[in-house]
Amino acid sequence: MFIPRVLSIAGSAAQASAGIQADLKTFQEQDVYGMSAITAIVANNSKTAQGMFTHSVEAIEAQIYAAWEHVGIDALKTGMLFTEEIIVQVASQIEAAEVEHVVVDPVMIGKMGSKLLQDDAIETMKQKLIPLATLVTPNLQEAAHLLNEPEASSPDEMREAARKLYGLGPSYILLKGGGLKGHPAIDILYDGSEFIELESRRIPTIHTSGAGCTYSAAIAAQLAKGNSVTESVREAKAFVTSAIEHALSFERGIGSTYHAAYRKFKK
Ligand code: PXL
Repeated sequence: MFIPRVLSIAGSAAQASAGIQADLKTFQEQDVYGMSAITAIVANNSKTAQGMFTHSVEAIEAQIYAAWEHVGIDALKTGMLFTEEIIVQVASQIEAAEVEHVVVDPVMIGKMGSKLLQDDAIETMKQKLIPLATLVTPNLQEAAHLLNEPEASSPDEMREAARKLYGLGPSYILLKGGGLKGHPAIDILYDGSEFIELESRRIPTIHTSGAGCTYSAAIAAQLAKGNSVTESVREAKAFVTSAIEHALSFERGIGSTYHAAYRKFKK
């Protein structure tokens, strides 16, 4: 038996709403074979002096080769990459492996405020990684950092930002408008010629940790199954919207998106 194989190259989020944990839960829900190459461990807490631990470039390189050699990769996503050196390593292996579907989630700042990409690594992400991407999935804040411009504050400004981001060299841009005040959750998909607007109602919850990770992981899974980029994004948006709608609260600040929600509650 064969199922599509998907690798996440991202950080471990110990509290398990986001990062590698969100990706693997999403891959399982999407019925693809999920694999992971862990770039760093994020485990912020009030008890230990340190809450972030970066893996060596060698450890990351080995994990990507292990997934590639022993299983094979139909699609991959990148999440938290943190440093310039990690981005350079990951980009060179993506190129060498000739992976067909590459989703780059340009993770920069976590929902709880953790810094997940160093400032001096943004330029390297633009030059080395984004041109290899099938699809890049910035939120409004990440788009503003990538373009060195203020955040888009309307659907028109989002289209303009998507057009500029497309100039960085990926095949598609998905600019996510979850943070757009006074509007529904509108995302703009752009392929260099046509804008597709995907809209869902805004769900009144603070428990959205992992939403971006889950969205990009679901897109990678859908692409691995052979769906088009547009179909993959539509299906993934339905998946993540359900995960937000049925989000989990552990009564300690921002709770988690619920990765099983689409399966359990879809009508
Ligand atoms: O949600 C972004 C994110 C991505 N990756 C890791 C994280 C977070 C948020 O906390 O910890 C590892």
